[in-house]
Amino acid sequence: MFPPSLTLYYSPKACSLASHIALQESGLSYNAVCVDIRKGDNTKSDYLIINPSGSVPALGVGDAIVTESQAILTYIADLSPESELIPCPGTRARARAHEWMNWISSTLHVTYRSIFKPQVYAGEDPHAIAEVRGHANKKLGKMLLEVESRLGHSLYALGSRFSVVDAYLFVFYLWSFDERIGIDLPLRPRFEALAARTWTRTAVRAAVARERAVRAYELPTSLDRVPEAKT
Ligand SMILES: N[C@@H](CCC(=O)N[C@@H](CS)C(=O)NCC(=O)O)C(=O)O
Repeated sequence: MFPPSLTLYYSPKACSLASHIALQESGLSYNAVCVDIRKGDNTKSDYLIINPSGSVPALGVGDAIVTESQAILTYIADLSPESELIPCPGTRARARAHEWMNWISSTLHVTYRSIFKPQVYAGEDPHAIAEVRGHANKKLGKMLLEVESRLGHSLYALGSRFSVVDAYLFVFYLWSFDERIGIDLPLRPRFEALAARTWTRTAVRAAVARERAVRAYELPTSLDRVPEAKT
């Protein structure tokens, strides 16, 4: 069946928000099922059958399951080529999209996780937990400066057009306001501008609104400050 029936398993304001935004942007029809990680829904046996790693997002595709944000984002974008959510295969821009997504997943996300859930890396030893969290806090400042430098002066991560990379980055912009972060983060004007531009999109607001109807989460006021594009 094309397009296949799609079910997104997500948790509010988790990295699954990127996939939620991508589905909404794609115009494809889909079901969204909340698996609230704060309530431990992801550790229940019925979810572990869907994704044995116990994490969100997972995407039900007919009777198959796709996991991992990068794979899901790419797949959604490819299912809806008319939405132009990722550059065409074989282009340098496509390679750049994967470069971004892989860096986000393997480096930026991992740094946030080390702050929010240091036990994943440190075990239960309080000293090790403090070490992991302290190191990650310092590292996060550097990572956000790296986002600034990677973004350059373009409107979106891949240039002048919105893509799944921006949906993915949007999540980590929201997370940069999390109260568990123990240091003052550097100014991040390019990241802020990208997030504010992303927030002007109807599909982005619709995905966020659906999640906030399940569990209301705060949004930074900076999202409403869209800078004028430089000519
Ligand atoms: N590499 C995975 C990571 C997924 C992941 O870590 N998801 C988090 C939410 S952002 C999760 O489900 N955590 C489960 C937990 O905290 O117990 C991806 O990129 O999709």
